Amino acid sequence: MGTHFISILMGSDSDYEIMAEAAEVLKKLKIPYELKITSAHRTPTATEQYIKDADNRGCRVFIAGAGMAAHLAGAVSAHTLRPVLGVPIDSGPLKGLDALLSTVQMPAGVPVGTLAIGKAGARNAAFLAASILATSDDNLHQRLVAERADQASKVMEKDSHLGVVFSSAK
Ligand code: RP5
Repeated sequence: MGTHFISILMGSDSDYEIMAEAAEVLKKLKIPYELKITSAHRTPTATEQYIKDADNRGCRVFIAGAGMAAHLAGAVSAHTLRPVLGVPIDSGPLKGLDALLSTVQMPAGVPVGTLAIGKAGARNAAFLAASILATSDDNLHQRLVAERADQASKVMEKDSHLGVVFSSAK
């Protein structure tokens, strides 16, 4: 992949625990990434500068996690034509529903691919970013094939240890 990488952004250090899940997935898939705290509201100019710089340096997909009135992913998409994946975070009294709606309801022409609220969304943002890169990287595609097989074998392994036989007898 040369100097290509994925950028994982978060609006606050309080989002780190969730967004670290995306980093873990990318690390496992051997995809280079950067982690950055930048805020659509508190550091709007720095956010714009970082996006343009990262784009120029080889960022191929942006992942942006934020909570409350979560405008980070949308603000990123306003400054790049690279795919932008948004992760709504449960960091307020509305339990992430505010962030979900703020992230998903983008006006036509400035897209954000929005994932689930929280850790599953962060992990899936990383898997989806990997799938996007894998459209032009056969080695990465094979690593994703292996990852899916690993997931399946873990489920079957747990099932084999369940030790419960369900009977249809009444
Ligand atoms: C959002 O506000 C951040 O993404 C975070 O989820 C939320 C709360 O931020 P802090 O007040 O914890 O910095 O912008």
